[in-house]
Amino acid sequence: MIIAVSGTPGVGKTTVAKLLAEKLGYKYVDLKKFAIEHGVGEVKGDELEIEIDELAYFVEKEFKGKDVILDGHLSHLMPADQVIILRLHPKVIGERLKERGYSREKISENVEAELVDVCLVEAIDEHENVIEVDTTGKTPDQVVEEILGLLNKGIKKRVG
Ligand code: DAT
Repeated sequence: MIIAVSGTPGVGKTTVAKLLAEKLGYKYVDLKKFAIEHGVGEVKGDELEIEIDELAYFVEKEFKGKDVILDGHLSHLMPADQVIILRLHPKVIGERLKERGYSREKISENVEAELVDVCLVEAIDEHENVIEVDTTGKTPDQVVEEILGLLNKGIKKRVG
């Protein structure tokens, strides 16, 4: 199945998605890289503007029925069977993005997005299978264990 790992930049998507892919034996996909490789998206200044529908088309075409983990802050808008939204205290997001060298404007934009649950709201709007995991104060290993536990429960629930 296609599992999307999404959340505000800096939340820990790449770290968790790679670890999760390793544990599940799924293929790890960097969605931004995938978009560039398929010619979806236009570079505007220092931003990459992505055409969501076009990207969703390529994701479906390439990965439907396969076991993949999609890593990216737009992955919750893709045709996924399961969406995982990572959360983190906005203050920590701000600190991580500062370390990454983001501009003040970009940092406050993303801190605000985390504060008002942008990714979660969009994900719930699009999908039924959405899991929200708070990563605050947890190691990547702890986060992945929590996700695996929740995925198992979901699978059992559907079967039973
Ligand atoms: P994203 O892909 O959401 O932008 P990332 O995986 O690149 O985030 O992580 C951002 C930074 O935070 C990176 O330096 C690794 C670190 N990090 C990720 N998950 C963490 C965790 N659970 N605990 C501590 N640091 C973490």
